[in-house]
Amino acid sequence: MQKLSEADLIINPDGSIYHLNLLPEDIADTVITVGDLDRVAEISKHFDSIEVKKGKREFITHTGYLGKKRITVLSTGIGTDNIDIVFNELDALVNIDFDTREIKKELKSLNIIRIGTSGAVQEDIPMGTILASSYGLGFDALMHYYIHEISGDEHSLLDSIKSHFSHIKNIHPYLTAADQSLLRTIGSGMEQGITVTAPGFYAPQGRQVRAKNAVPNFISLLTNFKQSNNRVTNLEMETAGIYALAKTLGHKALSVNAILASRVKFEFSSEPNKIVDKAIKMVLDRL
Ligand code: R1P
Repeated sequence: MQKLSEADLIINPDGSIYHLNLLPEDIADTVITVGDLDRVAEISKHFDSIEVKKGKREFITHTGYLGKKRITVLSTGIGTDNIDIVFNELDALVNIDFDTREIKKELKSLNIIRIGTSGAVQEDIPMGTILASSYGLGFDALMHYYIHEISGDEHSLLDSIKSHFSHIKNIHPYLTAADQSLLRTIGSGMEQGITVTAPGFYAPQGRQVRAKNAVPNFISLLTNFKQSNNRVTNLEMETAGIYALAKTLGHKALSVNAILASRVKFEFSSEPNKIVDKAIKMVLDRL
């Protein structure tokens, strides 16, 4: 088998992976990802014990036990450019032999759950809702750099989406479904729908502050899309990259969104931490 070069896979002198600063034994098979560094401790404070606390840049990791279950919680920072780093490095930690630099013969599939914040684009989804993304729809460019195979169902939904958004210049969306087993278990009873992943927070999510917005009515375009039971429910900045890269690398992923804002009612929650806490407790109870 071909060895991965030192430029393709960078391993630090202490044997840890380049950005995450983790050794293969530092991560559990169940990984919770969060955007915000401070949310790592908000989750690991529920653990019965913590055995690993490491970090570098925005990538903070705690690994420990909740009862008998070993769980890693890891911050990704904001955006799918960071998801590229986190998912490739998580995969390398479990599927590449760091001594030989070869891909292992038996590949491991991680269970990866995002607990993030998000804004709703439907009137009937109030702030405080905990929503599981049935699909991640990427308006960013990450997956144009990977070969990303999708199913017939994903293709037909993506075709409808492309025609609905065709007048927005230079957008080439990509779409991936959630892992169905995680959606059925962890996402059970939660609001579900298509999550749009934006390559920015302001104009790319339809916000108008001072810079002029080139896509007027962006939010109503999202609100109005419909294909059978599928509709766009919310906007954030990581889910589509997580779903697509997880599937490409053979991992299972689910994105759970704490809805802090209603983009159609122009509201932002006065108690965002309470909503995030609710999402954390729901996920930890179901693991
Ligand atoms: C923007 O404020 C950030 O919040 C959301 C978005 O996806 C983006 O990362 O998620 P997190 O709260 O997990 O960071």
